[in-house]
Amino acid sequence: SRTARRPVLFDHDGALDDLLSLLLLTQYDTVDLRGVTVTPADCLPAPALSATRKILELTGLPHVPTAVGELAGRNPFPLVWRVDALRVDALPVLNRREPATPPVAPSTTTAAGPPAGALPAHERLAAWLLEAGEPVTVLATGPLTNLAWCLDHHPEVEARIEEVVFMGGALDVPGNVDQPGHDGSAEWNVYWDPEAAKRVFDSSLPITLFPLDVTDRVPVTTAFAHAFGRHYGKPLSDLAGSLLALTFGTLETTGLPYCCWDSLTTSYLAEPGICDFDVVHCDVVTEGAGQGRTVRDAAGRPVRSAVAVDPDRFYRHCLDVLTR
Ligand code: AGV
Ligand code: CA
Repeated sequence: SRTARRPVLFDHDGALDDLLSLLLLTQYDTVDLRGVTVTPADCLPAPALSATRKILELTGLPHVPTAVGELAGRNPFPLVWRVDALRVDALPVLNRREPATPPVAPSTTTAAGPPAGALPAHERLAAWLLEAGEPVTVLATGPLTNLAWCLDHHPEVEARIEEVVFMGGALDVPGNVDQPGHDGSAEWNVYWDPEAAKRVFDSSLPITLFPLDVTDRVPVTTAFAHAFGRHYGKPLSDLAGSLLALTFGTLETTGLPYCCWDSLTTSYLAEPGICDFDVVHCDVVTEGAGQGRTVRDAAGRPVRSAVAVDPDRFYRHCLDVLTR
């Protein structure tokens, strides 16, 4: 309903699951999407921004402002994952119309990056927060680099944020980082920029956390992906089914399944009852072989963490929202 809409700023990092999350967000009548920023973490930023714009246009939200980031974390994502946004940007369902501006621009401008004079994501995010008339929810499905920068450079943004909803961390389960010199205890969004996560955790912002403990329980299953085929011909279900199809091969190449990490996190803004929550005290490890690990620590800050999930309710929610 119109009265219940909560203002949301969405900071994502352009992976398949981030773009599925954007698609969900555009359909929530509980959400007033005020802006979208793209962190150049698990993506190539130019095609991720382009796909973001096309999804907003497809869903009738071309007025939602976007910005692409330029701050980089310490531990780069594998390039084989980062190229996914190139594939999404080329999907037929996102290219039904001629682009308003040519994809390869004349020599005076660059083909990719933002227009000259556009603010980078961290500065845009700060400006949106400072301009907001009411407290805003920040949904972060990538590393917390932009938000940490805002806290460092504009401490007054802290009072403008109602809640940070963050996909990241691993509390009582193994991490998903498989890199030389790392012990495997970290989740990638925290590992990419551990200092940024630490900065946000050290603030007094209310954090609602979706760690691997719950997202491990919502893998992209064959049944879930194929279910969108039954609605073939509708743009939103085609896009959702295509994004899910592109996740396949992850188990075979990494030994870990592709999960609905970000989309589960996003679903909280429409159906908070899909997960159960507990207050967990924790801290972020920033150095050494466990860097990026989120650890339980009685002296650490309290986080409202998802601890249980109803997977069937989540899958049904996505199908309901995206096949209408
Ligand atoms: O750690 C999960 C985060 C989520 O925000 N990302 C993917 C989601 O967008 C990193 C990631 C972990 N494993 C991956 C990832 C994989 N196999 N492919 C792509 N990204
Ligand atoms: Ca992500």
